Amino acid sequence: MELWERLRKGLGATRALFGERLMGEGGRVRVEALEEALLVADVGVETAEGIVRDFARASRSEVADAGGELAWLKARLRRLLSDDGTPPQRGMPHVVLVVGVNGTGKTTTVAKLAAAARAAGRSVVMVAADTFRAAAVEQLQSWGQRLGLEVVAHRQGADPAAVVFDALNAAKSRKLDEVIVDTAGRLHTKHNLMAELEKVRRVCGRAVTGAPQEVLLVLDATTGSNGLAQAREFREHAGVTGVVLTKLDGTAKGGVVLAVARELGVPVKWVGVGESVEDLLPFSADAFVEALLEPLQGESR
Ligand SMILES: Nc1nc2c(ncn2[C@@H]2O[C@H](COP(=O)(O)OP(=O)(O)O)[C@@H](O)[C@H]2O)c(=O)[nH]1
Ligand SMILES: [Mg+2]
Repeated sequence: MELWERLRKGLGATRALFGERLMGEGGRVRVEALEEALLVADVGVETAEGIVRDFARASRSEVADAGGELAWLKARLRRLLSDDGTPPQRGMPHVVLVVGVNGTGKTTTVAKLAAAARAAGRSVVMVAADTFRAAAVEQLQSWGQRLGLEVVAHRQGADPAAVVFDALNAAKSRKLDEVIVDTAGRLHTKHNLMAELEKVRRVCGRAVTGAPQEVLLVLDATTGSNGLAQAREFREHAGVTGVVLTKLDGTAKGGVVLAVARELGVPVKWVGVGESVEDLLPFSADAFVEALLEPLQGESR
């Protein structure tokens, strides 16, 4: 039996939970039934409530019809599956620091993550904490304009920790869900860079208890396993909680996904497969392996 079929069959009972009972008038999802199904499917009380709350908000605003609701739900569940089972951390807003060397795709990834958060019904702000280069601030601001998303920025050369502190306090008072921070990838010395990242991290924790809840290291897949040495440096000093592997579209070195997980002991959480805003996929080990081995299956059939 094909893996896909086995998965479907194995999930039969769970799948049944999300059947007809969920559908109300005009094929719209019934919110109470959704909550019940999520609870019975054992996604956990806190997670279920979070989904239902976000769903209710999304279905009032940006999700216009039944098809949109379903797409929203699928996106939301897919996003959950990608975060490797670690329980969601407490603290509002959810703060994501994006770190890595220049050129790996940090700024692009910040924009992609922000767009994904909004698509999942979360309010989000981006923060330009790469103040080392004027171009970096402008690049994020232009993403903000294109996406219609807010960017917090100070002047070039400003203290990144001060930018982050301001942004977090503003986000807190406005009860925003998520803050995504772009950081510098290069300073005068590597020591300066690591010291700056540590300071930014401390400031996050002072503004929001438990923040940053996520520190994503951006690695360029086209550099293959050569990127792993820098990765170790960031892991030591920046408290990396996950990896975003970018530019998988431009390389045959996709197997580095497996190396990252094994060598760094940090999960791959997202993969970048292009330059546009929708080209960021939540990483799923299952789907990855399936995609990797698909040509092989084709030949043996
Ligand atoms: N093909 C491809 N290009 C990417 C991807 N992510 C980023 N880029 C490109 O990589 C270049 C550097 O990205 P940028 O976000 O400025 O990197 P930063 O210096 O780390 O902030 C830009 O031209 C991006 O469009 C990806 O997943 N695939
Ligand atoms: Mg950048």
